[in-house]
Amino acid sequence: MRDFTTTYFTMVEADALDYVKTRLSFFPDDAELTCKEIGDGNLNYVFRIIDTKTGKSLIVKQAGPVARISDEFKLSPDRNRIESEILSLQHKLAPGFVPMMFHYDPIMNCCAMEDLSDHEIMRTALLQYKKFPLFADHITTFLVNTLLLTSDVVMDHKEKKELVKQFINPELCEITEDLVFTEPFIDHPRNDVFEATKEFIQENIWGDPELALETAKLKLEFMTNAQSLLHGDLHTGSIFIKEDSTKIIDPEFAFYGPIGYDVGNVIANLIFAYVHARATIDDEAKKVDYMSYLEDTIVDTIDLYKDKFMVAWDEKALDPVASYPGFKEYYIGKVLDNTAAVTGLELCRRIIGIAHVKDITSIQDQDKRAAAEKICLSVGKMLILEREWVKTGEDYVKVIREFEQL
Ligand code: SR1
Ligand code: MG
Repeated sequence: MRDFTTTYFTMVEADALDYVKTRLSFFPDDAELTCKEIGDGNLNYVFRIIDTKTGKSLIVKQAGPVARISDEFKLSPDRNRIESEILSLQHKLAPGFVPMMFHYDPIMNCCAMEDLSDHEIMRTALLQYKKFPLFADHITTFLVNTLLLTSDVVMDHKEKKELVKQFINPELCEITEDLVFTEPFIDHPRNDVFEATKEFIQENIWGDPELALETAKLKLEFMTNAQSLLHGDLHTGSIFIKEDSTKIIDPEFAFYGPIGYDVGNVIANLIFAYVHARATIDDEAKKVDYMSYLEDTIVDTIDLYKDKFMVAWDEKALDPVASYPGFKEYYIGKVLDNTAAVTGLELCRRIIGIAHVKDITSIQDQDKRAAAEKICLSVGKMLILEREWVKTGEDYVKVIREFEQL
């Protein structure tokens, strides 16, 4: 058995099993443990350990020194500390919406947490046309609690600055700065463009200086506006879901940034599911039904978010300036502008950049995939350029419908 107490190394299944047996007291001594590596994300190793006698299970997640998607990304495994610490904090701010954290190990850069195998990854579920009527309510409570409650308008300013320090996350922020804000909007060698969409991208995205200028402004906002403690990568692959429960996972990109970044990622990924349904459901009535469900979810997510934010502001924003007439409306207006723009950025970067989404890549019909990509790019571009008037759920539906027939 390898030594887990002195030198970091990346574990394989047998190591993770030994690790749990020797470093944790989670399972009884007579447990019959099995281990499987189940990670399908771009960065980490995720081991599920099950006691076959009792069915009791646990997840061990380890950060490797390079990203799984490409060893070009060398990343500090300290991101595992960030993930463990923010999950513990989010558990207090938004109880019931994150997995329980049991253990963090700064030598092996791994943590142990609740196994959510009774839930499923939301992206996978949406690609099977499943519906989750409570999602908008759940995600908006999570967003308002984790974002508004970590902002300057609510927190003691010195404590907030301590949190900013604790969650400085330069390497993962750099990934986002490059992969979301820069590379998709230029002809960058790391981009991964579908041939049938290339000409559209050259003409409409790379060839548009007005769009380039707006992405530069948004990148600056992302890098300098330490507004709230973000999840930082809140796509539908970072959400575990079942009918009556929503759990937000994988917050390793966490840092203090603009609130709209989290909300915008949620909305963009609902739009990917919408575009996927449009391209893949043959039965017209079923297609309309599922697309309407997703439209309603987008509308409810934006509108509930805004309503809950206003209510929480009135109850919890204690900074003296928070009650100045008009300030709350100014603040939420800026958050909503940024939300629309980030929705647009995510829609573009998942089509053009290195990190794609299955919603699009799983569309088998090449013409339908190209059409789906063009819808995402067109909606994305409009949301970036015209973000200032996109303030309600219905405004998003208007933009989506404008390009839906492409
Ligand atoms: C190198 S990491 C690529 C992408 O995967 C993560 O989930 C983030 O979305 C990142 O941009
Ligand atoms: Mg992730």
